Amino acid sequence: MQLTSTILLLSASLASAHYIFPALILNGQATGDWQYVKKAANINGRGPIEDINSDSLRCYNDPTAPKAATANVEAGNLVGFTVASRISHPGPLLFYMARVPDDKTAADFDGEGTVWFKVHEDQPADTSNGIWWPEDITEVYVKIPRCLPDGEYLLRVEHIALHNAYQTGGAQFFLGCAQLNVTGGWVGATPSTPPTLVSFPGAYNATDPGIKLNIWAPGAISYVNPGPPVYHCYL
Ligand SMILES: *[C@@H]1O[C@H](CO)[C@@H](O)[C@H](O)[C@H]1NC(C)=O
Ligand SMILES: *[C@@H]1O[C@H](CO)[C@@H](O)[C@H](O)[C@H]1NC(C)=O
Ligand SMILES: [Cu+2]
Repeated sequence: MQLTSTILLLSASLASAHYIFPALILNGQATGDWQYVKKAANINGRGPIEDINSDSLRCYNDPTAPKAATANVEAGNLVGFTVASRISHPGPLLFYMARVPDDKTAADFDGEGTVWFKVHEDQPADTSNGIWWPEDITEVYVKIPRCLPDGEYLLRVEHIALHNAYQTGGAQFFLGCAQLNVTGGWVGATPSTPPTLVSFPGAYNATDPGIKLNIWAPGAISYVNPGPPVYHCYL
């Protein structure tokens, strides 16, 4: 009896410690949960992905859920995601985008293929004793690059929890995808070097230095985010 209630308490606290990204934030206002974000596969337990080869690393969405709508967003604007309930583990925050193939809509597209480019990654605060990222975050933001050609995109938010990353397979991936229709972007020839495109799974390896590391080791640690370089427009 006592054991059962301990296990129940433990699993409740694990679930509440985990997080999802239910709503897009447009013009500073949260939109509806799953209005523009593909409905997460993990809304109940909010558990992470730990298998670096899982197709869930694309959008971690429930393909049987009703389709989300696609939000009109101006290139160069700041958009965000709400976090339910909060980012409660140490680790980096990254954003990727994927152009939706011409024969698909953002609602149909699951992010398969070598289509993803990185638009933002944060950096830890280096300390003299281990590394530290801000926690207890309830909203996360990214600027849509000004030079993107107009059209439909997926915007993928990803937080990698590194508290157990000292063992292979210990990093925990929390992520989701919003559906965007970018307007007011670049028209005409490509303005700058095209972005480096990657696939999910594929962009990361289990032993990448940003995925397998001991963040609790004493002493200063440098941190290298996983994945390709961030795409900059130079506009
Ligand atoms: C995207 O925006 C363009 C320009 O406003 C519009 O013509 C098009 O219908 C929009 N597409 C979607 C899916 O909303
Ligand atoms: C991951 O490992 C495979 C096989 O060792 C290699 O081909 C691939 O380039 C690596 N990917 C990255 C992103 O390092
Ligand atoms: Cu956790």
